[in-house]
Amino acid sequence: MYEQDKKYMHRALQLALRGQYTTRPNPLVGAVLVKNNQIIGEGAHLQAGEPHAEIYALKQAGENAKGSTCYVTLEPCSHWGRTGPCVDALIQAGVARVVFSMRDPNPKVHYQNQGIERLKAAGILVEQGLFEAESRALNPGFISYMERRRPYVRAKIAASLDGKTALSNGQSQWITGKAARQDVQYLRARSSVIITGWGTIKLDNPSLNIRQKDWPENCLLDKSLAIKQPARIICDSKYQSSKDLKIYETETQEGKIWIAHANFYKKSEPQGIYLPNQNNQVDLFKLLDWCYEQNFTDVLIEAGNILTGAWVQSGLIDEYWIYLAPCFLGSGARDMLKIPALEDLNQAKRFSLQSSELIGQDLRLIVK
Ligand code: AOF
Ligand code: ZN
Repeated sequence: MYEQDKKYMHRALQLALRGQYTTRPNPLVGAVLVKNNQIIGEGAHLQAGEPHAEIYALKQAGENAKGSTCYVTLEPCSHWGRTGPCVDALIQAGVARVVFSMRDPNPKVHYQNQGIERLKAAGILVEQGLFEAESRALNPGFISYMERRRPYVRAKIAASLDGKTALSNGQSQWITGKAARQDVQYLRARSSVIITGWGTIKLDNPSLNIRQKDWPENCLLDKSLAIKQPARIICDSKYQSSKDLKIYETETQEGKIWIAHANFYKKSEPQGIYLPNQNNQVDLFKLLDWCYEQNFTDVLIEAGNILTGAWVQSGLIDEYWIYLAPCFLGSGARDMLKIPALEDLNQAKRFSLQSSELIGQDLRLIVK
């Protein structure tokens, strides 16, 4: 039995990925309904405000759901949010057993175990914890948002083998290859917001958006869904940026552009976020709080060495995505990070390597 449970939960995890570029701020969830060792319904949560994974699976199974087992990657919800409680739908459909991987960190759902208790009271067998780590790994942003009340923060850095991110004249297009840059598109598409600096905007004039039409056919994406564009924040302490930048051509309602600044005289600019620290620079801690208030679950930092260095110093980065291109840029080229020199090797913060993968000709390291 256990082997079968694993097989179906594995399938549910696969289905959950279908929502990875569209469900924000909701979690990725997959569900499978099984009866007589056959899948009779499948579902994934694809978009906030749309039905949950279990509901799609129940719909597909219809009357046949009676007496089935539901495998779902997240504890079924018991609250009224944008949609009704999945717990009630499962009870009503006559499901006999519910196997879920991770508890829902949303306090509205796990409060007093009400969902699980309601299922049990209806005579449903409830089991939890299968592939819990895998399910949690799908949702670091959602979990961080709910458990730590702050978004999950990733920093992306593209550099040469000698750790340089641009020539001394600022030229950086392109150090990494096409495949790595496409990979960054996927990373952006998983992010609620991209934070960059005025320096990068001035120098590279980037769009920092998702260009879905350039995505390869075989990417995991469900082509019928429009990818959610991330918002963009330009950290620009003096508020120097103007509207004639390429990034503004990509502004949409959800892909909004904000200027985080410390310029008192621009305090009332509608797109400004005035968050000064003692040095008259943007206070990164407050900026992250602001992101939380906006319901941003996943923050991506794509900035130059000064701003990225400041984030590193703040200790707020949860995960680094470092792309290394097989070339040297030489002395005098720009260092990956501007952070103070250490006096002793013992002071170096050691990270743990999560993965290393070849993306085209570049090496992608994920460290935590
Ligand atoms: C489930 N199955 O597939 C998902 C769940 O605003 P709503 O109504 O969509 O509710 C969002 C909350 O529901 C979300 O914060 C999380 O706690 C839970 N998500 N629950 O049973 C699903 N996506
Ligand atoms: Zn639900």
